[in-house]
Amino acid sequence: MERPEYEFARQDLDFLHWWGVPTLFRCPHVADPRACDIALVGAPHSSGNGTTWRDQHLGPRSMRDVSMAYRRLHLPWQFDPWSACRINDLGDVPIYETLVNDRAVREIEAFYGAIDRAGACPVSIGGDHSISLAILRAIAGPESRHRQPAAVVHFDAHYDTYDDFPNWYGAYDSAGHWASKSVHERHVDATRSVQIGIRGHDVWMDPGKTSRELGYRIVTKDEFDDDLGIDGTVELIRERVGILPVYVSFDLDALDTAIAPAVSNPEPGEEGLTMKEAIRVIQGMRGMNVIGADVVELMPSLDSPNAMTAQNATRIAFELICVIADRLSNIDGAG
Ligand SMILES: [Mn+2]
Repeated sequence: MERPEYEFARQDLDFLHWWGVPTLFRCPHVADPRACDIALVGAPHSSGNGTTWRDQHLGPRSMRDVSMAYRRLHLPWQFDPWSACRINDLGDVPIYETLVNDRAVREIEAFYGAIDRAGACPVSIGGDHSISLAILRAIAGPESRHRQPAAVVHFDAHYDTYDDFPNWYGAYDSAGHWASKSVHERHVDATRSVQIGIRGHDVWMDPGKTSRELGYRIVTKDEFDDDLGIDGTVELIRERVGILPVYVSFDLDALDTAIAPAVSNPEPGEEGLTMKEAIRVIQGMRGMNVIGADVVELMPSLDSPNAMTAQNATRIAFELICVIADRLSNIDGAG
């Protein structure tokens, strides 16, 4: 049925989330990381954080659906990431022991080892936050292609450095341990890293003790609101990280619960980051040596009927992709 007046409608179908075979941002599904400058990866994993809400493994599927409508251009930068770099959907990490967290985390690590050896930058959709430990073990530290510990810019309502309890109901490499274990194992240099958006009361009097002892710079939501703001936070990140390889990990519970209700550990008792604040801080990282990023803890079974959390998660992932694509296209003419 080829009619000239259908041409516009045909192109327009590409901007409808429900049309076509769903991949992340409507990118080609290419299973070979060597064909990618940026590898989009689904990490459908949930046994690292299973005591509150447990459907984080459904996150990548939800993001494939929603992000089909977000193959867009970056207007403030006048930048088209999709043509600047080879960006493909690598598919989902196959996890054979998915209910046994510590084994699953090692399977995830092996998958990202192949991405590291291929020289691609992974942007991952979780999955619970334990995937970040697996990814950092594979792509950061002396054994990785970057040959040194990375800095981490970690958006979260929580510290995830809970060494005071040795395991999380049987999960040792859990979502509550990744930010300390990755430092103990020398994949991350906490003294060059920042945790942003911490808020809420806790069941310990001093839940940030381990983060401070490791050397993280903690920007609580109160400090963000009352002192640093967007510009001060960007300045702090850039000064602290410098030219070090840096990994960005974004727990969606850093966002306000009203705009991101579908998360594993919601903190609705006080306001989280707005989308504008999160986007502007990420955009402020333009030009930095970002070696990978993730968006984690999406819980699609709790999302609103219009998938608001997945839509905001999509926008966060888009900004992270653009920061990486912008730098890659400037340093080596990728694509
Ligand atoms: Mn969290």
